[in-house]
Amino acid sequence: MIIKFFSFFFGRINLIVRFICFVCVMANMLVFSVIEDDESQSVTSKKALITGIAGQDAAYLAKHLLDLGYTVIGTHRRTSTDASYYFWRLKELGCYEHPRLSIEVMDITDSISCLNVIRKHSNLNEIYNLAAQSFVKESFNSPTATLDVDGAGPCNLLNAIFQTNKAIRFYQASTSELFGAVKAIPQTELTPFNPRSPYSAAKQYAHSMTVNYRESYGLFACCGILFNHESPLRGEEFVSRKIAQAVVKIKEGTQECLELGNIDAKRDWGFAGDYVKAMHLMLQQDVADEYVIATGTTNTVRYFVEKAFERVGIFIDWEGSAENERALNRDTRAVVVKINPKFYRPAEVDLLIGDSTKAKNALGWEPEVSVEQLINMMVDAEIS
Ligand code: NAP
Ligand code: F7E
Repeated sequence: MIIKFFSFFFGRINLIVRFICFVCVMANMLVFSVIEDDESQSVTSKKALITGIAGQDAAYLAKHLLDLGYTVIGTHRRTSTDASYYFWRLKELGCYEHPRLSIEVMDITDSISCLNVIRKHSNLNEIYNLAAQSFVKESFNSPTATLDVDGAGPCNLLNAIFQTNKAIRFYQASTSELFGAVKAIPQTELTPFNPRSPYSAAKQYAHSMTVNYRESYGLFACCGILFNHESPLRGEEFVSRKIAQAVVKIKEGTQECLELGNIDAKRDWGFAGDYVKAMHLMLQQDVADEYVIATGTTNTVRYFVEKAFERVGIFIDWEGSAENERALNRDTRAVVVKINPKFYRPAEVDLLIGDSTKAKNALGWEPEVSVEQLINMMVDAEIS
């Protein structure tokens, strides 16, 4: 009996081993095909459109998406500026001539332009609306033009998605400026908005319309409430870049003095390269939502100035007050910073500090660059 069992068992062991191997190979193939499918769906085969492609954030986002394998369509309003200069940021990041990046004209204030371009690319997966008149001070001079671009523009895009392909996911560039004269410290997704400029009033309309298209028509439409984010690619009119450029020129002896407005305003400054990753993550979730994106630290413009000068080896002493305040080079006693009221705004946002706990928990997003690292990066980039 025992001999019979062993001879039966060993006679078939070869078959059993073969069967187990076959099952393992099949399981392996199945697992890998699922992973491949998932990757090609979530990364490599995706197509995104980014508005405002000549801007700071668009350049970093385009680079990020191209690195992930996306095909990217960048759109811009018509310009008479030479393309070789106009797209300097994309060039700086090495993506201007990327084979998966194409560039088209689309003015977001023109609903026909939006509809035509989005219809042409109706197989898009994602649209990131980064186009804007983004300079808060200018919005006081041109409030209705700002409203056209920052308020009606996003609405044109949402409508074009609704008309062509409701499956396209939409990102709207909302802003910490919505919190304005802040009603809570720090600011979260639940903090009430209290805009203090035509820029933020227009952005509030766009924010509400984005939520509205989601709730009314089921669009996957998200708003990122991003706090100030800067980089060496920042426009020269913004205070961070203005300071970085000036301290280097003062050090090199090609500029005497830096003129600023309200140096006691407090901002939560982060690095644009970190923030665009959050935009992408928002559109990869199961449910569309709003997220605050911030570092959680706040500093004055005054602090930014001091640290920027320190980076080039200049230490400064402040003296005087209000419009008569100035900063002197501690060694030479030369005046290196002056207040010029022309840089004041009709209404100021005094303090911003964001709490991005929701983004950390839901998106796994956290900033990687501190404000001090950011200042050093921006100053170093100005040194020729
Ligand atoms: P940016 O550098 O000023 O870029 C904005 C781009 O929008 C510019 O290239 C501009 O074109 C384009 N644009 C203006 N009007 C347009 C129109 N009618 N049609 C098409 N494009 C138009 O701004 P950013 O710093 O990258 O910011 C990106 C977005 O995030 C903006 O919506 C901004 O309001 C928002 N945001 C920025 C921050 C921040 O700290 N950076 C924080 C919160 C929210 P031109 O180059 O021709 O002027
Ligand atoms: O000003 C003060 C100024 O122009 C920062 C945009 O990206 O972030 C940005 O808006 C602070 C303000 O950025 C000067 O009064 C003093 O308090 O660099 P800014 P912003 O207004 O905070 C938000 C989140 C956005 O959404 C906007 O699109 O600095 N300040 N002296 C000065 N500002 C400037 N520009 N120039 C000065 O000489």
